[in-house]
Amino acid sequence: MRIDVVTIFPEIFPGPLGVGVIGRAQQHGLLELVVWDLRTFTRDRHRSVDGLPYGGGAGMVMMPEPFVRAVEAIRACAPDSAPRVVLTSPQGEMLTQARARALAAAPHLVVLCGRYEGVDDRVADLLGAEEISIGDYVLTGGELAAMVVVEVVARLVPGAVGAVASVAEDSFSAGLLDFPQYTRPAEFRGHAVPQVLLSGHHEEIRRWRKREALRRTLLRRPEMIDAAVLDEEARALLAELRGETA
Ligand code: 4FV
Repeated sequence: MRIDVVTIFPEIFPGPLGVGVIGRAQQHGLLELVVWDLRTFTRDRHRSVDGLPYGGGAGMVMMPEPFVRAVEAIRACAPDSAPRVVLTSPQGEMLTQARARALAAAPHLVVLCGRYEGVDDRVADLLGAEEISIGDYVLTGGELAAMVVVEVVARLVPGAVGAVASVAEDSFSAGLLDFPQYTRPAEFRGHAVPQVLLSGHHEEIRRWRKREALRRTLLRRPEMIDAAVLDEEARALLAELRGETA
């Protein structure tokens, strides 16, 4: 997979994307991360990327031309890949594991990073870009959001994460939060690991984990329960849990 990032701060990349799983994915040629300086695509000697907002208001807005010229240059150097273009912004659709899976299906992504008050609205229209938000809060720039997008997508590139199983068993893959995890020591500061996990009884462990994933989701993210596809066993466990919590 190839991912191009366009930003006025190319020096902060790859940063966290250069280590661990994502770093190795690049070393193993599973991921190609190409970072572009937006100012490369400006025309004036001040290499301006922003302007005053039409209609007034505080702050500056990023101009359309540098972004459009950047994506045209990227398309020109990867003619056969027709990259999907993503603009990170609080006005975007929320990034989810499901949306990450959809993005990871594309061979080539371009991620545009905004700054200041935001990006001229024509950029998304002209480039057919999809706006994606990583959360309902305001960052000072789209770069951290772009790193999150690259991280969650690159992690899904086949072979990036060693154990395929662990990707398949990802949180959210079943539409629920993950069950509690434990490792050595079995007793720590008076806190013991749940006995069932030490029992070696795989069926009981499987049921315990299913119940705890449901319990945690019911407590912390009840809206996910309504959206989750639950099998008969999960529905029975949920009724039990609701009985307990009623
Ligand atoms: C953001 C978010 C975000 C808005 C103004 C950059 C900032 C500045 N991006 N999810 N939340 N972007 O806050 O993606 O231009």
